[in-house]
Amino acid sequence: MAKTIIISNRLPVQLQISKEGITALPSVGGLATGMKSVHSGGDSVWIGWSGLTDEEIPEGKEKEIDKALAGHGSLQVPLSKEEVDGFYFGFSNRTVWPLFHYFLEYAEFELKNWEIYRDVNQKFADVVLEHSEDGDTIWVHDYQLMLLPDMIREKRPEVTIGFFLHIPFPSFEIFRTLPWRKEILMGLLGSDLIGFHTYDYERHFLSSVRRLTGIEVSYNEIYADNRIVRVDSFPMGIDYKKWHQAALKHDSPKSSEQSDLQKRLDSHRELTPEGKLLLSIDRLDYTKGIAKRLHAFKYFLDKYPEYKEKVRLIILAVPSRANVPQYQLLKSEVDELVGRINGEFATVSWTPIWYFYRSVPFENLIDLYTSSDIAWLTPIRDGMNLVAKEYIASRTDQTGVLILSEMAGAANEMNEALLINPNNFEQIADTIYQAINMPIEEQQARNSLLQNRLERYNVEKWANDFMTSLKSVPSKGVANITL
Ligand code: GDG
Repeated sequence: MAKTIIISNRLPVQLQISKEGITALPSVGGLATGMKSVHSGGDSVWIGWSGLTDEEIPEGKEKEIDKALAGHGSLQVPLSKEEVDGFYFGFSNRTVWPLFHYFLEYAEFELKNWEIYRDVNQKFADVVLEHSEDGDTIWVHDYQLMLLPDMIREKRPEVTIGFFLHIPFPSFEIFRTLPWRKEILMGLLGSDLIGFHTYDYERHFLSSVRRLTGIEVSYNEIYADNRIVRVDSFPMGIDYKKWHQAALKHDSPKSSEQSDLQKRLDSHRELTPEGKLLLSIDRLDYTKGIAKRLHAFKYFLDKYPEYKEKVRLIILAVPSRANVPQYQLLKSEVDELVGRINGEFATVSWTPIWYFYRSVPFENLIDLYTSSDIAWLTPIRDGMNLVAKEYIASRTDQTGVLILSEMAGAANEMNEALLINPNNFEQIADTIYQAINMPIEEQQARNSLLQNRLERYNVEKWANDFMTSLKSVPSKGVANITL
């Protein structure tokens, strides 16, 4: 029977090794949730890396791990430390990630890392080939696996392959700087359908195909070999119900024990009833504009000193890729900026910035979303940005203001938010002022429109739309189609 195969760098499960044995717990990320409708029952399998390198797996435990993963419909691609270093930390996160986010100066072009990236993609392909057959539908995710579609297609032409890129696709002028640009494009063109978050990324990709490969492109279709490759945008949504219902439960008077964080947030409100809480949540990544945001916050406090002792910025920065040098530098920069701004502005009763460098449990995210008057997200580039959507979904009384960078993919669908250019401090300071003073009715009018849209275009719809589109691509026999 034909089946569906989902492939991503990481499997949607966390392995835990203890004396009692090995357990696999499902992870709760957005992708795993969105794929529930696709990855269910016995006719689908998810292929990816388990998160443990070969060196970290205790000897003789391989079979036990395979069994634990199989219980979640997952199949692993084993990787050594050297492979993870070259493929994931190397080419994926020191070449593709900065380049595709327009940080050209951070992109490293190391031949060795490219070779490992190619070999690891081949390793993924080998596992897929071993477990697939003609007629299967395959959905490959993200920038770590861009060579995979063609590697699969080459050996198994009679499968349907979809690819979705979760990060931006850059303009031709940026993409052309990559020494292996053509290989990446040809790898992706093994797909029947290539999906992006926004129309702009789609347009950039088509332009690169046209200019670098000479392959015919017509509107959103590419005529590669004897096949049509369709390109389209599918803006990813969130599990709206999950966020909204958790927030409703949180706000209900019957709500059980409050967390320590919630107590702190409430005490801030009691001490400064007219005060405002600004919130930002991101992985500590240079694309998210955290350092610029801190500079802009100082600019705001200088320009509108009447808000000293009234406004507090909460920064939740989640540790990420900490062994890549640019991330270590950013960490020092953010630490220093927070210290400098708090040092300059703090009073005995007020610290302007609360800074948390850690990941927090889901319940605390709900505390933060429901208690903050303003969510302030300033990515310099961001494929989509799900935090913006989660904040709006959690505002059960429809109050709250979202200030969002226009450089986030999410800005395309969230016009009712206050959109800013993350480099324009003057505009940002005025926008914070506007957000603080926005009448409740206006907040609710904006958020009501946003919520309706987020509820309709949720993550399940995103996954279903992609699959429906994938199954409808007339992939084979272009020669018979009148062009
Ligand atoms: C990539 C693209 C694109 C955050 N802190 C904690 C925590 N989170 C969760 C949030 C949210 C997710 O992490 C972050 O998603 P984003 O979309 O904001 O950003 P990336 O991680 O960069 O994701 C991005 C996305 O892929 C999907 O295609 O939107 O543009 O860069 O869901 O809630 N979760 C928990 N604790 C935390 O401290 N539990």
